[in-house]
This record gives sequence, C-alpha cells and structure tokens, in this order.
Amino acid sequence: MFACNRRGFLKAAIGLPAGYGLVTSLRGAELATSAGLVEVDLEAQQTWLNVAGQNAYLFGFNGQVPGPTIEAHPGDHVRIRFRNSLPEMTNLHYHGLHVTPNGIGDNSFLEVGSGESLTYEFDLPTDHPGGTFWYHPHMHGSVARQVSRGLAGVFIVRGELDQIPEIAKAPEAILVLQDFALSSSGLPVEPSLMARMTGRQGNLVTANGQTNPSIGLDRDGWVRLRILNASSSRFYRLQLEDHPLYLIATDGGALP
Ligand SMILES: [Cu+2]
Repeated sequence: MFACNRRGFLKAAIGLPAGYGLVTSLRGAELATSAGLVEVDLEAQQTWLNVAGQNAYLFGFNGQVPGPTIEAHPGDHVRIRFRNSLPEMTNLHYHGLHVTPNGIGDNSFLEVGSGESLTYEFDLPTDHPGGTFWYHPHMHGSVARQVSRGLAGVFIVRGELDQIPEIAKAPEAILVLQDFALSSSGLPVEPSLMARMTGRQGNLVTANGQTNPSIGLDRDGWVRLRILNASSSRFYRLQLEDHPLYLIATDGGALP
C-alpha cells in the first residue's frame, strides 16, 4: 500500500469533484447509533450461505458473512444482545476498542454456551479515537476456527477524520477480506496439524463474501475504503491499478 499522510490526501482531494452516490452494494446491513445508545441484536449461526457464488456451510452473524457493520460515536453506550445458535460455545470480543475488559464488557473470559444468550454492554469513552475496529469470537482454543468460518464484522467509531469535509464527502466502502477452506461440497475443511501451527490459508479468497466485487467510482472521484483483514492467517498485499491509493489511517486510527 502506498503510504501518504493525511495532509497529502487533502491536498490531492481539494479541487476534485466529490464522490457521487454511496457505494451501497458493498456495505453490510448497517446498524447505526441513535442518541448515545447503540443497540444491536447479534446471533451467531451455523448456516448454508452463498459465498462467491458457491454454497458454503459457515458460521455467520445474523445469517451473513461478514457480519453486519456496527457504527458508534465516542461517548455512546453500546448494548449487544448476543445469541449463540452455534452447535458449540462461543463469545464476542471487540477488537481494538478502548473499553472495559471486565464484567459484561469486552470480556473474552465470558462463555456463551450453545443455545444461550448474553447481553454485552460497555461505554465508549468520550475521547475514544475514531477508526475501523471489528468484532469476532474470542473463545479460548476456538478463535482461529470460528473466525475462519466467517464470524467477523466491522465496528466503526466515527471520529476526527469524519470531521474533515473532503473525507466526509467521499463515499465509503467497507472491504472485509476473508479466506475460506472448503471442500467441493462446501463444507469447511479442518486444518492439518501443520496448518494449525504455521497458519492456514483458505483456497477461496473473498471480499465481503464475494470474488472480485466492484466498486463504482467516478473518474477523478474519491472513495474511502475501510479494509479489514478478517482472515485467520493470510496476509494481503493490496494495490489499486492505475489509481492512487493513500493510507490515511491504520489499526490505531488516523495518521498524524
Ligand atoms: Cu481480535
């Protein structure tokens, strides 16, 4: 990825037409905030899904892979009513959020048995950095397997970048990168002992559960990509052909 600071992005953006039309096709069902409270129902299920044109027996949140996008603001109270309809124990972790790891917050020691429910609640501090975070199971001993079967979703916290008019105007697209290891009948393949140690790469590489999805973009237009690597082991070397790509934020939020 070409690195560039935010000032560089702005300089390049000024004077260019703002993006037109939201990129809706690539966004998950968005669960947004209202009046300081974000309330979300999430259900983990084992289900047949169409992934990249083929049937796959995966784990999804609310029947989709990747899971729905949650959006919040600093200072919000977040309440996630979670139901585990998987045939096994699981839980939730809110990756990168600066919230309490205790009680019913981002506590990965909590366990939700098959058929059970748990309501997670936490406050986002008022000075929480904006950024692209994510949620996924953090069940000891099962994290890689449950994530690699599809359990992942983006958790956006709006912040300082969203206040910059040129960035706020750009249409936004989320890209969740996942790879799946499937048999010819669409059943998940268990990793070998070696793959368990070195990391397993799935044969089916997807972005938002699709192969080669496209994002419409006007000539000289801008699009803001929020990219999540939700694969258990795979690294991605990303590039945009014939188009500049600027890095404006990383795991830790906006670049200075
Ligand atoms: Cu994580």
